[in-house]
Amino acid sequence: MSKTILTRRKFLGAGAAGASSLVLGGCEASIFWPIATALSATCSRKQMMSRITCSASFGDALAREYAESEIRQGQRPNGSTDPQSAEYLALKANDFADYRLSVTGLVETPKSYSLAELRNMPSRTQITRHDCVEGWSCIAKWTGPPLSVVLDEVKLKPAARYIVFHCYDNMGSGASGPNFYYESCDLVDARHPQTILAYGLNNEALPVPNGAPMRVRIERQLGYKQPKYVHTIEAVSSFAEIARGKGGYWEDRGYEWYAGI
Ligand SMILES: Nc1nc2c(c(=O)[nH]1)N[C@H]1C(S)=C(S)[C@@H](COP(=O)(O)O)O[C@H]1N2
Ligand SMILES: [Mo]
Repeated sequence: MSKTILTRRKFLGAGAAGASSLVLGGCEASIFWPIATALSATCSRKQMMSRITCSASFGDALAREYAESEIRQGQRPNGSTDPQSAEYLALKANDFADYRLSVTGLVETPKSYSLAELRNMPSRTQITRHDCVEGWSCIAKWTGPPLSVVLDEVKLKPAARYIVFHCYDNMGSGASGPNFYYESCDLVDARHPQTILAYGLNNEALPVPNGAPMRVRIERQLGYKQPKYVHTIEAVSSFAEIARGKGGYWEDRGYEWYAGI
């Protein structure tokens, strides 16, 4: 059993405990119920208690995929829908022709990719359900290269344990400066076949409200773990030094890091 699986197990345990205690305490239940519901749909309560049977079955399991006929409406834009950073506005004005995705951190060969290069990579198309913690879901079709293809090109260094996604949108500036949206996942999710760098949504170029020109889909995770407007992918051994250290913009504000469905 690899180290990453054990790490994931630890975080899943924390997630399950967090979600159920919040619901039992009646605190913010309406915000967190989808996590508890999702977990109990996947694992029986007994499995949630033991935590081992359930998380062990997660390894390569695919998130459910749907039929075209189940796409009922466009993907509902949520969170940032029109980033205003100068850099983003300049890219958008030129239809993202100058966009580069940088891949940095604990990698042997740091690289950057244009949108055309991403579009020329082997891609995957998947119709999946996006679940937001606010209590709504949307079924949509996403297209893009698997993150694993890029990770194989840049070659992770042995110390890499997490992948961090840095985004263009500033969620609001505080005393310590701007707070850009960011997210992270472990290497199991990073290499999962349904984790893709999505440049396509429902057969069109990904539109600005949903994260143009590229957003990441990590299909076994809740909505806030699906970063939009991604400009940099960074391999790290720890995210303690990034922003407030919890691995994501919403995690820094109390959400669970492991938001598995
Ligand atoms: N960069 C960035 N990514 C983000 C967000 C955001 O505000 N900024 N919101 C998250 C949340 S809470 C959700 S539900 C989804 C919404 O994706 P959509 O707009 O394509 O529906 O994006 C996630 N990724
Ligand atoms: Mo969300």
